[in-house]
Amino acid sequence: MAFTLPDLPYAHDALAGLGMSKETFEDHHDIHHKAYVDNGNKLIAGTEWEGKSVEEIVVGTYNKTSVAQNGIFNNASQHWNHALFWEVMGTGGKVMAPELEKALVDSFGSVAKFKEDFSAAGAGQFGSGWAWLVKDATGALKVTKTENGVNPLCFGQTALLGCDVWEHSYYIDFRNKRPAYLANFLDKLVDWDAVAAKL
Ligand code: MN3
Repeated sequence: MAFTLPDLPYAHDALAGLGMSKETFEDHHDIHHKAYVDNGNKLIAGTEWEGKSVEEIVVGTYNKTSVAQNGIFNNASQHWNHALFWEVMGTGGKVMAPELEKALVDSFGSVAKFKEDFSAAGAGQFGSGWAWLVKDATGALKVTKTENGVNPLCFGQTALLGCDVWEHSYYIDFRNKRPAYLANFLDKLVDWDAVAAKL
């Protein structure tokens, strides 16, 4: 099925006071994400992937040597990644539900240690990519990082939280300070109710 650019679940200026400006959303959602949707639709037209879901396309085209399949993967995966990224931020959900807090404490020792690991993954991703909180096939929670557009579906994991660490995600609001952007993301931007709903 054709990809569709999802509307943001809040106004473009809703999170400006929390550290992500209207200008960033206009650039990142309206231009970057839209480009992945438009390019993905052009690339899948007339191929075996045309009638498939975005998840089927991501898994089916991951790590293939064909240049055409790589192009489809990059755009489909980034479409999926960005849709999740918009969803896990918001003005609400600033207090973690007990169920999520317990799951984080069980897996990382404390919420603070989870945040430390997540920030380190994002800051340590060389070049463009993503930091993730995932649930693996055994139900364990893990922090991971991926390069470029690779996402947790490629490894059979459920993504609970993802943070875009491509420069376009933070340069307008934080310039080159990726660690400050990551700390702000965790402390102010995440809607923990949206994360808990994915547990
Ligand atoms: Mn991006």
